[in-house]
Amino acid sequence: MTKRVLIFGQSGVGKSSMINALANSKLPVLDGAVGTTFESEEVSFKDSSNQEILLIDTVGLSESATGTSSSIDSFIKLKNLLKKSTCGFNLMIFVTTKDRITGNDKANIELFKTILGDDKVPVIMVVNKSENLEDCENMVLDLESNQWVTKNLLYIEQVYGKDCFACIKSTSFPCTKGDDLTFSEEEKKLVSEASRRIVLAMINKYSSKESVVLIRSSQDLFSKLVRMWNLFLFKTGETAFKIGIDLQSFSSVGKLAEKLKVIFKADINFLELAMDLYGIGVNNNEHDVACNKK
Ligand SMILES: Nc1nc2c(ncn2[C@@H]2O[C@H](COP(=O)(O)OP(=O)(O)O)[C@@H](O)[C@H]2O)c(=O)[nH]1
Ligand SMILES: [Mg+2]
Repeated sequence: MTKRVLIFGQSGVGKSSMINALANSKLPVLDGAVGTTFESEEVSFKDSSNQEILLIDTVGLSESATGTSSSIDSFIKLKNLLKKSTCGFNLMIFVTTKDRITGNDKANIELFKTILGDDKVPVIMVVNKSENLEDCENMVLDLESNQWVTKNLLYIEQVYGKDCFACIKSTSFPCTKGDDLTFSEEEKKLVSEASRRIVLAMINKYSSKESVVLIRSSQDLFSKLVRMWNLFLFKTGETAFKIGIDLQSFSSVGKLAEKLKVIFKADINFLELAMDLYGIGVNNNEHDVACNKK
């Protein structure tokens, strides 16, 4: 069985660089410009024990809220992400860097962990770009002994909460361009290879055996959509937050669709979206959404 691993975190933290190092792929790496149009990517590879691993790169809400995508775009992107979740995930990896551990990502983490993952998919954290510029000779040793995380664990736990992540490790995936490092190519290769081993070991150790399929019933689907929608409105700010609270009292997908039409003054067929999301059929009785697909 393929292990499905969802990777999330802000733009520019090194998600694509990490995926490229793990899977030997060639996803484009950002050159400083944040907020470029993002297409969700999937890359699969086999580890040394012939286990197939699928890495799913994602866009976070905070990115599209501050970047170039519109609110609707970011919702559509989330929709596409949820669509993939019909197969479930075995693990989620939150990628960040030392200077971004500020709590700004809390809504994002909540979205992935609680709403998409139903608190059932293990979540681990990777603190990338943790190379030690003063002492690059000992970099590999630093990473292998997880030095930075050990030193800063209390702070990390203060920011995200004690039990937020099943495991936290620091890594470094320097590239040949755009990483501002004075390391030699040889040093870059060594730290990148050590980081690859670290992340692979985390994936092996913390992935759930079975991929967790997140949608079990029509009610499940509906409450997930409403919760996602509320968080989305909250993240994008706007006066729509109030409308988001209203939505909690909706009892059917049809009524939600009506409300969304008013909000966007656009003809988004939410019911169709919901069906498309999970490959489900919707009965005439609008309270009943029948799941055809497990
Ligand atoms: N110094 C350093 N730079 C990195 C590291 N990982 C990625 N980068 C650089 O950070 C930039 C953004 O990386 P990218 O993989 O595109 O991030 P993404 O937006 O999260 O996918 C690129 O210029 C990378 O070369 C790292 O561990 N250390
Ligand atoms: Mg990327």
